[in-house]
Amino acid sequence: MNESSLKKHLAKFNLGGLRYFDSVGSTNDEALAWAASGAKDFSLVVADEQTQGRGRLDRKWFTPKGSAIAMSLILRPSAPMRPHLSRTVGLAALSLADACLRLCLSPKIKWPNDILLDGKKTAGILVETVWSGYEADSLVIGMGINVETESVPPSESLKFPATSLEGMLGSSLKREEVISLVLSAVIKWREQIGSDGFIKAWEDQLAFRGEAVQIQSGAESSIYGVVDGLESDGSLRLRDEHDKSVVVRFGDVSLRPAA
Ligand code: BT5
Repeated sequence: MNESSLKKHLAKFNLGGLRYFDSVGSTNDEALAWAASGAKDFSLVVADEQTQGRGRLDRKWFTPKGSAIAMSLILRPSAPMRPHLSRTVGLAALSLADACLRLCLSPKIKWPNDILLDGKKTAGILVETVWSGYEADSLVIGMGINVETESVPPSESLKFPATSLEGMLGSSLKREEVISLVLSAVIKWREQIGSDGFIKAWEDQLAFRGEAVQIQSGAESSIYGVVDGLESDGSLRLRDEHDKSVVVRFGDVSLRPAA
């Protein structure tokens, strides 16, 4: 991937702007700064390598040169989207899942922000907001996608197993084409973000649905339950051992299959 091949592949989109880096600290940091200085809606930052890629709570995200996708999309929320901003991580997850489906892979969404293939993490999402007072001025949707097998971090460094698109497909892919599939899906799902069908589609692709899981949140003790579905704001609903509904809100939570 290089800037000119990326531009060629993305020419069909009405991008607000495109910034490409051979190497950058974090595409989210670039996008946040660009958004704060007036980037237009649907502007995109892409890097071939990240040296300071971030996950949630400043955990590290591994993006080695020449093998992965690190991209951050800037959205300026329209009036119809504003009441549904808590669904933005779902917008990213459904779009990544759609791109996998188009490649004939079978993705699952590990709530809240991971895409799994065969139970292994293949992509991660980091949504951040630029505020203007109490209003969200713009959203930055960061997506890290493991494309080639070289993009997968060494297993001893991970708490959850990981894989890559090519590792699952057994054939090679052009990263520009994967980015194009993701952007097409964002355009489609963004229009539907306020609909019941959006939540239903998100719910239908949840990993561990009907299975027992534990949710860890920082130092707090784990919550156990069976994955039931999603609330209308995108929060996760579990059923506990008394068949009572337990709602887990967004935050720094990690979901694991129950031991
Ligand atoms: C995430 O965080 O999964 C969000 C990752 C978002 C990365 C994108 S890349 C473009 C944009 N720019 C950025 O700087 N970030 C975004 P979290 O759920 O906190 O998971 C982080 C954990 O995933 C790490 O602690 C590792 O254990 C694991 N990990 C790191 N790199 C990985 C990789 N390439 N594949 C699979 N797992 C990885």
